[in-house]
Amino acid sequence: MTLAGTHGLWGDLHVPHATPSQTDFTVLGIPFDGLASARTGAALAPERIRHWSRHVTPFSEDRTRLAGLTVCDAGDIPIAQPASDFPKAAEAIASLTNLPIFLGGDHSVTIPIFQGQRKRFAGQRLGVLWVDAHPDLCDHFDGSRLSHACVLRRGLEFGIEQQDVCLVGLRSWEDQEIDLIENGRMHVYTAADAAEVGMKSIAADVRKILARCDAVHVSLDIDCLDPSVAPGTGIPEFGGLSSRDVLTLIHALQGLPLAGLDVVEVAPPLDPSESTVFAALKIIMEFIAVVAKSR
Ligand SMILES: [Mn+2]
Repeated sequence: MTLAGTHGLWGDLHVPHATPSQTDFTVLGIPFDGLASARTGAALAPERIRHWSRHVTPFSEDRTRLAGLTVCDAGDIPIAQPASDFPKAAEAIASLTNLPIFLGGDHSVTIPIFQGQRKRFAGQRLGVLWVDAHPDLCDHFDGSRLSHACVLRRGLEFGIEQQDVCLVGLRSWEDQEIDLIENGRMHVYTAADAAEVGMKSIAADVRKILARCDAVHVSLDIDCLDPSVAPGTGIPEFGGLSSRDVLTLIHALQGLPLAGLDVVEVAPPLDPSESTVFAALKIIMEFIAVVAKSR
């Protein structure tokens, strides 16, 4: 089997030797899975997603032409000691001048992403679309406040306002999360809601809520998807979103002030078919198209 791609990186959008300030998007991998609570493997995702990004074409599914858009794949941010390396990563992220696309890693890598994005858009209203099976709102987990189960809680502490957060796809809870979910001001849409009322209606709500913000970051945990389509993740949760649900949600973001995307918890060793890697790649390319159409 030939593994060489039919295109350059990112469906030919990557511009070799460009710097982030010269391109529309910066791709950054964060190959770290040291704070996953169950199964690891997500550290290998950036390499696999990049590898297959040479295979995708520069078109979205509605035939939006992506040629002309530019990507700087700036490589990986290494994390060895999260306590000291997360703040350094946050500083680097805060200084980005174009739209970043991050490849996790377990979901803990979104902690420095939230911190960096909050700083980048200081004084502005930063909205978050959180697409995940889990709210990751624990204060601490497995003895750590940086666990992948604590990410959104840390984001709120960085100054993301609850009313500017939409959570979609939820279906699993820790006791320490219930109060914020039931009595907080975040907008919660479970996977069961999506099955019941349909993603089109949820996506329209989400769009309306996030349209009040100055910048919108999307954090997508691949376990939002049903394990039947994306089994390669640390904690597969039965009863998830369909692939079409996720695309409907992404497409509904058109026109919003999109400011970044992270796709996390893709664990290639747990899915020999690599369908989970391809799911992540599709989501990223459709997001790029939505940004293109929003301009
Ligand atoms: Mn998560």
